[in-house]
Amino acid sequence: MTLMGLGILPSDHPLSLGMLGMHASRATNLAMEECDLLIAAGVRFDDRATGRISGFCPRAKVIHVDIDASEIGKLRPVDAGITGDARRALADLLPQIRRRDRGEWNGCIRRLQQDNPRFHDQDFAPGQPFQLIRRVAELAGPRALISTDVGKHQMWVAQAYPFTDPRQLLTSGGLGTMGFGLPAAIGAALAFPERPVICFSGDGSLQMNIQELATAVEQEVDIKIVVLNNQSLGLVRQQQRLFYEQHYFASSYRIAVDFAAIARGFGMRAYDLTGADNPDALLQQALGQPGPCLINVPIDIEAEVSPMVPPGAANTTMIGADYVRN
Ligand SMILES: Cc1ncc(C[n+]2csc(CCOP(=O)(O)OP(=O)(O)O)c2C)c(N)n1
Repeated sequence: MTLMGLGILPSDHPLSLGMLGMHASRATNLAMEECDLLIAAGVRFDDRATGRISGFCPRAKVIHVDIDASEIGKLRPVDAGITGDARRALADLLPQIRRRDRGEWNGCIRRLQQDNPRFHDQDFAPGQPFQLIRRVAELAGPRALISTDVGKHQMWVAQAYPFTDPRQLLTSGGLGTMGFGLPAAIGAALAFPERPVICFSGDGSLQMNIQELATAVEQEVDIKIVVLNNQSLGLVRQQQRLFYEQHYFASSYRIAVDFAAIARGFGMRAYDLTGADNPDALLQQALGQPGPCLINVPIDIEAEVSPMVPPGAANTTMIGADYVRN
């Protein structure tokens, strides 16, 4: 799945490979490398998904289905292009396909997944983003709608949130506009007042549209804003570490902004897990009551999104958190 497609298959479905591309798990990108037929439905071969396009799915024939004819063959030559509604196109294709045992291919994918596990135990240590994201998911339940801002927190959510439904994730994947998350969450809560809505934001992104805290309070929307606060523009800082010899510039905040105090200033309920004796109890309390609420969560500034395909490289070039180019 692309970032925008997450949820079309439940993340724990045996055939789900998760997200492909720049921050995919290794097994996913390696499986794409192996595949000999790619049916690409409703996607546009964005570089975050494909990496260097000439190295993307090099062995595959491509069937591209898209409602917009100008997308077909725009970036990746195709062997068959189908212009139309993806659901109808796939339904029409189905009777043409002979049922075949795909044990060998599924076995190959399982081996890739065993050799390259998606997560490691230490990823779920207390204070690490994955642990928090999974716990929020447990508490929010499967009906929750999720919005994100743009940055590391967005990628962590894409990697670790157990999505089960199409359109469950509202995220800015094309332009990647910081400031998207809070207004998107307000919109989701107005459209689906009976569903829990969680906005995962960063301490940078939240400041792009922080005035909308007032709208959330005025409208009494049931949204929970979880600020993964690493006191930095984390994704920028990560690129400075990996590709610019740790020349950190304008990517960290020297002032520790008190987001809970700001939210309270807007009349919003707020919690801060910093230094809490029992952060889990506080989280439960925060998520358990109706109405808008902000939860500030301290995150290690060094926690990184891993693996990462360097911009312009093929998706098989995946570097880990321990990589530094000197
Ligand atoms: C409006 C806007 N400005 C700049 C960028 C470039 N950019 C992408 S991620 C990022 C850092 C985001 O920081 P934060 O919201 O704190 O999230 P983190 O990466 O730390 O999780 C920046 C500056 C952007 N995507 N959108």
